[in-house]
Amino acid sequence: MTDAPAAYDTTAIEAKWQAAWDEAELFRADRSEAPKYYVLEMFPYPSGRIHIGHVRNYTMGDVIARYKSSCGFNVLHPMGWDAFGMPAENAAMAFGGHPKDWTYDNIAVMRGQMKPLGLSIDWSREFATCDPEYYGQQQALFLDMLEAGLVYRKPAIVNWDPVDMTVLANEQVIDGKGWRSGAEVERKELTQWAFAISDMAEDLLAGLETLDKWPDKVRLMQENWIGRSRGLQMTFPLSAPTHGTDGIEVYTTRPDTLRGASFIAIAPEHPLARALAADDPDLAAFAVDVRKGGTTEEALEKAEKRGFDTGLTVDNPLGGTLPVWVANFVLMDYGTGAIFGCPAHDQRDLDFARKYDLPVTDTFVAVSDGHPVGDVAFVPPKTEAVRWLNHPLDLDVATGQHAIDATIDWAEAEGIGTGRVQYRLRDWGLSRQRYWGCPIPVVHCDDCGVVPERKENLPVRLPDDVTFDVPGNPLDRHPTWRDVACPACGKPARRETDTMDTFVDSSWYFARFTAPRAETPTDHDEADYWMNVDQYIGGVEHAILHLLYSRFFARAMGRTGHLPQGTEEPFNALFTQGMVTHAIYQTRDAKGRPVYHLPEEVDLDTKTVKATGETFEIIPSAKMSKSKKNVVDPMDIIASYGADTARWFVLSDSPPERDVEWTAAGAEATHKHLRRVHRLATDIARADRAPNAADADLAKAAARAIHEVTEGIEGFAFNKSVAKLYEFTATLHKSDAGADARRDAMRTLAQLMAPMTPHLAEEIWALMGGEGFVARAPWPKADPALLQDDSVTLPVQVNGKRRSEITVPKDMPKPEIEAMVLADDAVQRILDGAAPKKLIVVPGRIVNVVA
Ligand code: ANZ
Ligand code: ZN
Repeated sequence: MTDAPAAYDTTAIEAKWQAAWDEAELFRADRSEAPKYYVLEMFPYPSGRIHIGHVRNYTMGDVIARYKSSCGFNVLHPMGWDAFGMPAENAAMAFGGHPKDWTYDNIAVMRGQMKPLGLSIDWSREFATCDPEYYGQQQALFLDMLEAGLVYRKPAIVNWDPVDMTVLANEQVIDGKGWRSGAEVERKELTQWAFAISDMAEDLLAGLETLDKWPDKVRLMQENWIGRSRGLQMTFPLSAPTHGTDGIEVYTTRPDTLRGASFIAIAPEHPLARALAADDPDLAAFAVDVRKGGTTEEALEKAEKRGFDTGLTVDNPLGGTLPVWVANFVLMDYGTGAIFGCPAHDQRDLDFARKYDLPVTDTFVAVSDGHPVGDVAFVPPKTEAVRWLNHPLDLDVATGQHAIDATIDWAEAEGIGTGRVQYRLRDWGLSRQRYWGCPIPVVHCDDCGVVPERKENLPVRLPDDVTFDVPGNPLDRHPTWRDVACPACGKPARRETDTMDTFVDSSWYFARFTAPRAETPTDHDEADYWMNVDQYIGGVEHAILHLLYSRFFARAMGRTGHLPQGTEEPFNALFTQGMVTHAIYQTRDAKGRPVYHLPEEVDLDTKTVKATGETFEIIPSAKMSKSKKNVVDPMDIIASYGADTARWFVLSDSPPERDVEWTAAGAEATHKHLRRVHRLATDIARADRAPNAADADLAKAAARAIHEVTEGIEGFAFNKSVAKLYEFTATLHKSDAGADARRDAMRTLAQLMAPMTPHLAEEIWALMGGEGFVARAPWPKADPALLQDDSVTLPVQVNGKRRSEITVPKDMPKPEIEAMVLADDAVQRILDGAAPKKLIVVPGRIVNVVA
């Protein structure tokens, strides 16, 4: 035998413990008598490789899962794949191959990369949303929602790419052009499926109040997205009724500005606009023309304001008449599709008025220095007091909100209109004209119309034999897949070829994880036991749509009997983690354009590019991006340092909600630390030293560590836990305590490290003779007696002003306290070399210095 300590061989250690956990089925979740805890991280899209952001996200979830499990909870911590979507189809178009192969190959690669991280995942529950077993249940859910009136068909205006012959999502429209084809996007009306989410707007808003373990910013984003506003709905009678129309109904959230109205504008799709266009080729041409360009709010915001004067006028209930225009910036599916324009207090209206020379009338001005509107509309916050120049109630100084409420009451009393609550939230159009998604399980029959597929025929499977050599939806041009017998009458009919928005797939996967192999979307008993998700963790980029859709689905699944009561808010707590960033190393080419270099291509000591010797510039803390070459591959890190180093690093340094900067030096230092811990454990395992006075101090330090590490984990301040663990390791290292005391402390250290560096923790636990897995050992408890603080903090005043403070043991003798005070930086600075005139120590209270 040699005396050399066993090396910290991460490859061997990590593989050994992963195999042991698997063998013992340690992370398998089955219902039990124990209280449950469901931890979920947003499941990944199988893009091809895991990145360091995944490592951070899943490590955080794993810390919680392992910690809760040690605390005695029956933990569910599943993983799956958000596997449908455009990139698979784009890959097929660009490189040939099949979206299915691309997807499942990527999943295999990423699963293979995730396993070495040692996450405590119940892999027996894994599924991909493109598995027919999953999407078939999604189809069943869809049919139940159809029956419950939660999903319906409606004409919708969509972004149509005339080259790719496909509908584009709003985010696929870039500057009014198709993101792939670059073609000018058109607005086209199609019959589309939509979820009736807006019916639940009130409830979705009210539910936010209960989510006290969600970040405030996420709740606010949801609130703004739902966008509740109370406004006035009123009708302006046409001066001369025409085309069967007597008046134009408008919806306004600023009825208080009615005296500043200078025109009426209606959407090109408004029934009156359509009726007029039928006799007016110019108007018809205008309507076609403005339909080019996207339907996004942003696109409309940016698009030049354009209008067509119909020549009609309406009577203003406050006197006079207003001209009626058709305008491109008025949306048909919002409010009533018609507005009154008030240029002084709305920028769009102002741009429009200036362009077409319409009057601009101020209704209010700023209380101080109020001056008329020029080219910028005056739109103060509704809570700000303003001076009214023109208000039906002759207000003087009042806030916008007060004026709005008063105007609505007045308008109702006068019979001019009715107060109406309106939500910005619109129904969720889910039809996508693509292949790689969940088929919508309905059939179109000439006789029966839209007929739901029978449940026993589910899943409606995607056909494998499709090609991607031409744009458009391959399901549309498949020779046979569309042809089916009508489920109602049996006559030849056609399958729906649209598939579902992939947001649908991720809106209920959390529920499916509770019974992933059930023959129905969920299993009642399993859902009853496991729901809700106790802790959900993911990126803030999903703060709006994904979470809102999931909250809608939880409600819809409750109504259709797929989730028990009390799951309307499916995520009890939400945590949104920051990114992992990395410096960019940049030089410039002869033309001054930036050239980027990979971390391994540069020498950080000399600040030069290895190959060329050029000096580079460092742009710190940038979002990792392949094009900027500031990426690190988790697999490389695991290969050189092991998973525990990667895990520890992403938890250290920054609070979890903030970004953390990856540096090679930091990774190296982390690894060194873990190696030292391993070595310390090996030393302690063989050391033999009698119990002594230092034992008690070490026990105290351990109790403090338990207390603070636990607090850090509970409070999602993993960085604080990590810092405390560094400190405790140093204390243990220096301690002169006896062998047993040091072993106890080392065991505690292993337990506290286990959620973060589980492999090393198991190794040390075994070295210390711990029983079974550290992962199964109950979380250590700090003896409250040992936590008693026996130090005090004394404020130090100099000439009556508080200048500093010192922390000393409660029983420190006065002379020692005096010496400490005199050594204090702040005190020294003031005394500036002189001795104090007086120094008064009031034990346990305060120190007064007279200079
Ligand atoms: C008059 C007015 C005066 C307005 C003013 C604003 C400022 P929010 O608050 O987001 O719900 N609007 C209503 N329907 C519209 C549609 N279909 N297309 C485009 N714009 C529409 O927005 C409500 C305001 O947006 C309404 O209040 C209306 O313009 C406009 F100083 O009416 B307002
Ligand atoms: Zn039929």
